[in-house]
Amino acid sequence: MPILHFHLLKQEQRKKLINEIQDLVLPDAPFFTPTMKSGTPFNYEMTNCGEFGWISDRYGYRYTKEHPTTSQAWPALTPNLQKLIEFLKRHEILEQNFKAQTCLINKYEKKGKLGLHQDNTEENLTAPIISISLGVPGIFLLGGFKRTGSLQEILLEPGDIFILSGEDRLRYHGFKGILGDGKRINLTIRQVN
Ligand code: MD6
Ligand code: FE
Repeated sequence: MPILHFHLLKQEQRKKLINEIQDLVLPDAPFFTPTMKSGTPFNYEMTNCGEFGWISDRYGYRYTKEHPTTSQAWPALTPNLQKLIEFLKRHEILEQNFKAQTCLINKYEKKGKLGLHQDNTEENLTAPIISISLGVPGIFLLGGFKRTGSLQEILLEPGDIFILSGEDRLRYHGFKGILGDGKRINLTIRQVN
């Protein structure tokens, strides 16, 4: 199952995820703006929950055990995210041995976007990456295995699950921008090692 895209979460389930992030994650792990090595800020804000968290600053990209500004441990993966992973395992969408070690929480507003990249900071590059879209819809960009080349535009709507796995795990991809007014939250659940 290399690339999977399907709608899963109804309004009520989406609300539960948003509320949990607000109540259980943001108090200890507020949103921050990652930067490139040059110091240039990315065009979105982010935070994490789980055993590890992904950050980027003047030392580059990496996973850490602590929030970059508060130096506190990342809050635990929230109960409804754990339930979602169990659901995907029960339905054989994920393998039983998948370890949900982190969830990156990206927030896009107005002109928020994410440039073309490969997800290769993880020590384990074979475990799938599970993305959950919340908030307003937006356009995801899917490329090939080189930075250059044509890009497919994929509409990601709230409640959509998008999984990159197998040979497609290392495809270049990015996020072009949101549609309309509001905020988009993208969650990516990953196994780090
Ligand atoms: C986003 N997503 O949808 C950014 N990465 O805002 C990602 O960068 C991503 O959706 C790996 C796998 C799925 C993703
Ligand atoms: Fe990515």
